[in-house]
Amino acid sequence: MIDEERKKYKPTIPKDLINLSAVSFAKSDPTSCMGDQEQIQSQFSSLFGEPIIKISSDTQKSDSISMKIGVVFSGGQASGGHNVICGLFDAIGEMNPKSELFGFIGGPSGIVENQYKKLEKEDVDFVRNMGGFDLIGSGRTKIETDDQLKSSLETAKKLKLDAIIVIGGDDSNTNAAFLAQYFLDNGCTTSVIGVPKTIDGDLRNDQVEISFGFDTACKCYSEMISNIERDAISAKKYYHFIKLMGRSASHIALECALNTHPNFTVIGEEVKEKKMTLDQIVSDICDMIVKRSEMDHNFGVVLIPEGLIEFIPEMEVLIGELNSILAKNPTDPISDLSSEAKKTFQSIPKSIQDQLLLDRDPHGNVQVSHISTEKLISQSVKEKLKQWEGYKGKFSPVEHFFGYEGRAAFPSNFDATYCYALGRVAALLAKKKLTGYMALVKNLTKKSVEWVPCGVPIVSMMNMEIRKGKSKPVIRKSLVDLNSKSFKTFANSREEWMFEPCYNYVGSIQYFGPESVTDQIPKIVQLEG
Ligand code: FBP
Repeated sequence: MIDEERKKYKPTIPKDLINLSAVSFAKSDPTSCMGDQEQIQSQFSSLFGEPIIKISSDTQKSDSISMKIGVVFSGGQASGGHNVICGLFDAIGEMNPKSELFGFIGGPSGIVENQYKKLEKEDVDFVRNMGGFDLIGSGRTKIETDDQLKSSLETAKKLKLDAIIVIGGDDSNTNAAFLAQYFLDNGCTTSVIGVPKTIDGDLRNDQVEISFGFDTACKCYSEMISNIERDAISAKKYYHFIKLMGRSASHIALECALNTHPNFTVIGEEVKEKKMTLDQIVSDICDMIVKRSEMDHNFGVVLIPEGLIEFIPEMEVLIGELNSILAKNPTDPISDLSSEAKKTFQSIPKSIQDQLLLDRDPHGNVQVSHISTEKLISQSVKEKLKQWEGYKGKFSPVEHFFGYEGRAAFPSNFDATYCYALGRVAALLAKKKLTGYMALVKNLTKKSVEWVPCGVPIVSMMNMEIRKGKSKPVIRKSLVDLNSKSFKTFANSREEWMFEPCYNYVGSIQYFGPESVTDQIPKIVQLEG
């Protein structure tokens, strides 16, 4: 029932994207990249330096050509993905009803293996304003080997595609640029266009104000966190340790903290900057617990970002050593650790030791995202409190992991509207035969009618970084900036949130009701404008 009502939601289209047959494309000066210009330019000789394209409504009508477009989801689910497809489908249909949209099945492997489904109106209508990626599925295959690139080109030729739209995060958009360059090098006219997706919020820079999915995910987590806060302050007997998704950056933890005012939030980037050890983080939390206990508050809420473990210097060393040792499949990996890493290993709880040794990804590396950091912290806090001089308070920890719960919810109004607009921008960039571009919408702090559509060369967001031991061109990941307004707002309030009754109860995402409630944009976007 509720889903049927939600499907009826009509995103307000930015004014420059209403009439797609009357738009102009203004070019900026040539762009460069985020660093390592020489290497980036040599890898992307045809894409480097392309201008930013600003799209505006125009009085002059242009030809309405029919197009064949392929679309693919790449990586983890993020709410709003289906609306990108809806926006794209509607846009190419409005431009010419003979246009066709093909969805590649199961992620980028669908392009390599030519597995697709022609999307019809009823398919698309079924997922309007719905979460998940189930219309066509997603996957984490990277199109990088010669064979994969060649097969992708064959698929593009067989289907006579005008464009392939890659809906993905930083890695997927980097790969989209490689595919675009490969197509150009091999005389293939199919454009490749990216769309910025990831709940993690780490695909963010001067051009990308926020990736889609972040808003809905944070609103879901914030609802659950504030429910737990209310439970904690009612029962007054548990400390809740909540790990939040965000593989590399702590944007989700920061956004949720700004929303819900928990007693303690660990920000991985700050840990790294201050070179904090695990023991220091644990001591800081214990310090708060002891002081709260003196106020008779033996309860609280602590947020921990998923990627924390790699920001802790000694854990980073340990994981790095384990990755190279485990690759050789030794019978006793611990004996090969340096004395520093061995000491760290021995200091962590047995259950986490086992996770480090047994849980490995397909490349043989430690599955960092699967490590129960919330348990590592809560168990270490428990151990430390036992030895805390003079501490007589109670400590009952409860651990949680909020991750998948937030990735496939009905998109918030912001994500639903943003994604629908992104789909329309992607259609226009395809019509203009631009390749290696990311479809973007800016000015997001304004009402959606004022949002500014544009296309930005993916290469302009790149620099060289070491990945799996090799220097590679990649889109620079955005980490929490400790000088940003959002971090400073958090830092200025956290002392108060530790000890005063400050919990902020946000309730669930609101899809119906006054705009002031339904159309809230992410706090970090509001603050950084
Ligand atoms: P993307 O970067 O692909 O959007 O995925 C992000 C994420 O949700 C992380 O927060 C999390 O670590 C990871 O996906 C989990 O991946 P998987 O779905 O493979 O378990």
